[in-house]
Amino acid sequence: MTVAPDLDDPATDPFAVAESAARTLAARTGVAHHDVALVLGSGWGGAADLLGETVAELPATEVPGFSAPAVVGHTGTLRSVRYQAADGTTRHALVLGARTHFYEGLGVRRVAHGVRTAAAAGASTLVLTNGCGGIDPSWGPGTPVLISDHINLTGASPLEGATFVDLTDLYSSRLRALAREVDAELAEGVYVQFRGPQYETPAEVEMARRMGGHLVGMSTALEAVAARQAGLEILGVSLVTNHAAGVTGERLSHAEVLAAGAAAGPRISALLAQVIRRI
Ligand code: 8IG
Repeated sequence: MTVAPDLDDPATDPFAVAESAARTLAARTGVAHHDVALVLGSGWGGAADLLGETVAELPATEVPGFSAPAVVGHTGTLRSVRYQAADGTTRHALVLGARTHFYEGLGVRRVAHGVRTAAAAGASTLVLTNGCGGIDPSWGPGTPVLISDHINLTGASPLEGATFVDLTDLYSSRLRALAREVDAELAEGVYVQFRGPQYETPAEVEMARRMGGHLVGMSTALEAVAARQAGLEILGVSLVTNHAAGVTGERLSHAEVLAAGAAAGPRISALLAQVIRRI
């Protein structure tokens, strides 16, 4: 029996663990090559079902390098979904339902592992979704927003050593244009990743706004950096589940965030499935 490499050991190459995870996925799903990978955040869970047929689903804990989810409402599985693209070809999506957030304190390797596994599994495109707070007061709960760029306020990076990665057009303008072909009304905004897990103070939201931010969240930016390093083309879509702190004066609650995600879920999932078929 081979022992899975330990992602937390600094001597371990994280890309070797991703290769190991991809081999496990290929063996367990019977799908040797995935075309696209999806990370489904709060509110986006239904997109995979609308996209196509689940070929196989396995608990993330059975795949090297993945850990159990920390948050209720986040599912910890990896799924292979077969779907028909708009051009008539059959394709396979790898659905990563096991995002590790930076605030869990498990280290940036865990945060980046899903993305690296997607690349090792053959994906050339990565769709990153999330639930987030909206700074623009006109974006109410339930508004989907294309991510045009990000500001990383975590103070962390998934890259190790002197790895100078270019982040120009990180959130592919080609894929954003494609999404707007499906829904011309889609807004775009700059996503600001905070460490969390607390939500921002109103002063921090005001800071994010003055910096040029439109959305505040606790994921995505670090994953996008890892994805660029891995050579993936990225589509980022946020669901505004709440006004960011201080925008309306209302308090934020995790229950309301989940409720807004559930209410908007079917609509945004259908939108996303349509976009993915055209990639
Ligand atoms: I859902 O208002 C969700 N995630 N940082 N701020 C941050 N993360 C979030 C928020 C929010 N809403």
